[in-house]
Amino acid sequence: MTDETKHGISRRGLLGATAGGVAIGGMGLGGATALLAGGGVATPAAAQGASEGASWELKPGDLDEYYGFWSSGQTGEMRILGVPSMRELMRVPVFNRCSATGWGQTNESLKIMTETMLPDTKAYLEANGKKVHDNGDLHHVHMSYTDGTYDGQYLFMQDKANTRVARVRCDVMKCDKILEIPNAKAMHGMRPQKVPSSRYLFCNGEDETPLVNDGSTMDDPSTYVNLFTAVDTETMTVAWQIIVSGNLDNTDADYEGKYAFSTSYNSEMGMTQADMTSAELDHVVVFNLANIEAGIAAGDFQELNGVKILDGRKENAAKRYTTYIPVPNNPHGCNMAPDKKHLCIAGKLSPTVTIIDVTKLDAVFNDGAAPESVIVAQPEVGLGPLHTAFDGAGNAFTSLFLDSQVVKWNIERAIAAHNGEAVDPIISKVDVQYQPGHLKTTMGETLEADGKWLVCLSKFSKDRFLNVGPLKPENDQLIDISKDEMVVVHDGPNFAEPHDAIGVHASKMANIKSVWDRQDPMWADTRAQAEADGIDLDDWQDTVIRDKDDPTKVRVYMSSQAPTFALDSFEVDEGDEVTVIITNLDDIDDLTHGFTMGNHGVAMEIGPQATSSVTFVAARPGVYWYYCQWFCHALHMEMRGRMFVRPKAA
Ligand code: RUQ
Ligand code: CUA
Ligand code: CA
Repeated sequence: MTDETKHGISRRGLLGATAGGVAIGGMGLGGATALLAGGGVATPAAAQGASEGASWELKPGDLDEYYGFWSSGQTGEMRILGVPSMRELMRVPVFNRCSATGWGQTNESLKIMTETMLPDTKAYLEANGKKVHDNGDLHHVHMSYTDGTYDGQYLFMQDKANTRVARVRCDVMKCDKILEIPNAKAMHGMRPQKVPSSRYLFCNGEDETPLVNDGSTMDDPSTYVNLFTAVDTETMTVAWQIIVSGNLDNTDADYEGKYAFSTSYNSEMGMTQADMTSAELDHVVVFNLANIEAGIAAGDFQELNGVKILDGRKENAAKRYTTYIPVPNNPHGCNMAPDKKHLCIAGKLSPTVTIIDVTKLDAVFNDGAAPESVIVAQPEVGLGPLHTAFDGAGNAFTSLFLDSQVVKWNIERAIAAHNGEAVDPIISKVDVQYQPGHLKTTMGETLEADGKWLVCLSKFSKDRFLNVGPLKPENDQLIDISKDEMVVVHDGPNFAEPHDAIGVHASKMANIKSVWDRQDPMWADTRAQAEADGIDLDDWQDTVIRDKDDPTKVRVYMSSQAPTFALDSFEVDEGDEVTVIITNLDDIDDLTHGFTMGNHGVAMEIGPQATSSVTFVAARPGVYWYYCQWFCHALHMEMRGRMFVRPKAA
């Protein structure tokens, strides 16, 4: 490969000033990394043709065909959008804290946020006067699978910032588990197993650190490792970890239940950006699940922080836990096609997508075939390929970060061209605005990929919207992919920074509830406390109880029913630790109440038939009004009461 073809010359590369700099400059590496960081912007909006695609518009009251589950990057929440309307339907707080719902403040959410916290994290937070991390960096959302398609049970997501993964229950769309992962650092790529079901959640640690990270060394990278983690999705505990060579970026699983795959851009184990981009080839790691499980059964692991860790580095190849497939420098996206056969690795600094035939992997593990023998094509698709999506009809769609385009290409044609046939795998390209990262097709990560819509999550939106200051929205663009020519039909401004999304047909979401079950496990601890206090939450009593053993603790049991709280007022003593426990007795669809204690920084949501509780110290004598902050009734404003804090006896 010449440098020219390796770094690619496309139409846009030649015409666009910034992209051209890379291509014509030839030695694209430095330029490409600069562009990845700085974000040159390509085609002006005016160059975009008039939209003639399928209608995305819904009349008032019409429902979308798909649920879109969106990540939110550094905002740390999950979002639900309707597709194709791109209307935002809901925000689900996960790693962030939420003023409206009290996530990160209610006792129920604090338990979820802290129950798996590692001892050293707890100590760090305590030293900083905190209970939980305030931030998260949620790049990827994926749903649980059964037999290769979405089953509507759970959504999973990761937090790169604080090395956590979380689970959201689809029946109530609330997070029910957050797991802090030991040993590894910076959870980035994450995917559930697809077949036969999502028993494992695969998680990539992106950042290298010493395995025993106790401050004894910084400058000896030979002590540095990266870990691939398999989480048991039922218990949300770590099943096993495996040490790899290089680092880990994105991951995916096959449709046979045999393998998982991860891209590595730092096979160099470099500690600086120059080091990380120095090699011509990095690699894809393939994890052989059966061999790893056999290794655990045979006791071939060390245990660290309660986790079984295997060694899957290159030098341990004889164990056949892993194999390393060489691919061009600094690969990024890792996407398994719904043809069950082809894994597409986006080149990022190389203008290619590497196509791996996963049915050839058995020969690598069992018969000593060369790892590179699984590569069946390497089509040049454009500059800065980051991620690939599929339509279920043999076509792939790859985002081109530097070209600011989506390219549609055909997998079989790419393989034919690789084998010397005179065919062009590229079908068409469409300009997007601008700098796309992930892109997702409806049902595209399942065996039911339907090729209707593609959402392209563009990182920049310069000139596409009214100026809102130096911080601009991102731009999630909706593209009609039903024909060979793709058409951008809708711009969707979005707040920082939706990395990824999935499009799930609404028929998969049949078990979403409208009203909570009074016995929901979410508030099991609160129920147990009530029982210990002699309160039956099913036969509601409104009362104030002082703890028998610790008289400074007061629990206020209160029900709410539009438009009143059962207690007009309650009294506590200055310095009391007050826990307010509210059950919403309304059982009507959409009748949510709230509880806000004025001037105490306390607020929470209480959905129909739900119980929520919040604890604070009543430190200042006086009268404080509490009120319902969720509009619930014509007399919603009047839905309030008083807390009287009696001064301490002098
Ligand atoms: S990564 S823009 Cu965090 Cu999903 Cu590719
Ligand atoms: Cu209850 Cu507003
Ligand atoms: Ca590299």
